[in-house]
Amino acid sequence: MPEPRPLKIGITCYPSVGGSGILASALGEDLARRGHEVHFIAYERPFRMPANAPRLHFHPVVINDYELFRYPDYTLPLSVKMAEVTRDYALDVLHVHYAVPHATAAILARSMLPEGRQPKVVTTLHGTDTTLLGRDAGYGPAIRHALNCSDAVTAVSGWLRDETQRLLGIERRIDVIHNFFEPKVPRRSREEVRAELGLRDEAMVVHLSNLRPVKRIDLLLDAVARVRPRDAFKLVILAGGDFSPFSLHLRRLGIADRVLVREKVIEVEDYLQAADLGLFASESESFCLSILEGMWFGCPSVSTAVGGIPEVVVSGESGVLVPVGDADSLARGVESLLRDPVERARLGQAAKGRARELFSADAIVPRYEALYRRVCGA
Ligand code: GMT
Repeated sequence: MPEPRPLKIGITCYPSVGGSGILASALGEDLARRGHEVHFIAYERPFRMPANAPRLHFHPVVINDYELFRYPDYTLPLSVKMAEVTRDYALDVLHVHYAVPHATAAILARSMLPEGRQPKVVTTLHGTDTTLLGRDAGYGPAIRHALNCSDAVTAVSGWLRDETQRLLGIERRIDVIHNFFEPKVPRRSREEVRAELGLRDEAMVVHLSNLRPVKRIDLLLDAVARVRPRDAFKLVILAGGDFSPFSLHLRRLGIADRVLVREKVIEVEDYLQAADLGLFASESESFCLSILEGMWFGCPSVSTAVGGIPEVVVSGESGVLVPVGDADSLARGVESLLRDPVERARLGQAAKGRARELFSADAIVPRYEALYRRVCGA
């Protein structure tokens, strides 16, 4: 059988800090490495998109803020740019990450092009695009329409697929393709990172997220305040958002000396290889890419058992899961693993094995390639 021809794929995502943008960037990078031509279309260059990689291109969407508009519009200029790039580069597929407004823009872009030049539209759901916005009367019908009009829809966990079907009342096929992560080689040694953080003998507990309300940073800090002995660890927060709203809570809990915050970190690998334990208190999570990022470095997490997280972590085997909203259980989970480095190492090794087996680029990217070929009729 001859090798199938490489595909031309347009990818749209939120380019700033966030799991869906990270996943989309990693997917584009890996597809280009596999010989496909990849065109990112977004208002900004995705922050983890490598510069000067072969077959990887970026097309900015320019937004005009007309005086008449009370709110600037992104959907229309995005759809026009999607149509333009599809036409100029003969794209086979527009793959949008996060339905709002990307899926709607892609459907519109497709309809702007003549038959025979229309791309296939693949929509990947990441979480709040259906679990939150899907419930919103001002968005729900538009999301349902865009999903029904997509040539394929994927969800990053089985839980998210089921939630989407339930919330939006749609019956169409949704393929589950879990997230993946391919760690870069850290730039600094574990010792250098620990020295930068001023860590001595303490364990390093890490949390990384965009700090939005679903991440329950308040609960996370409550849990940290209950961990004993208090000087056995420090919590390092790699913040993809503004931490200042939590500073008062931190001080009130009397744990300001136990918590270090680093904002807008691109080289998360440096910190993850130095971490002993992850901590997550989310009240909703379709997958939690951050847990997976830690798993790759043998860093097990204590986390709430919510949404798609039990598909990523098997509690007691590759991490510890506790009931949602329970600061005490989170604290007890952290304490037990701080006290028992052997158990921590066992969970960490199992986590790393699970990440390699189930959530690597080699395990996941061919599934997207097969999906593209399926919708393209190849
Ligand atoms: O839906 C969101 O809240 C945003 C999104 C993001 O861009 O970070 O997060 C979602 O997508 C990630 C990547 O697939 C998942 O790891 C997160 O679990 C998911 N967040 C939620 O479901 C709250």
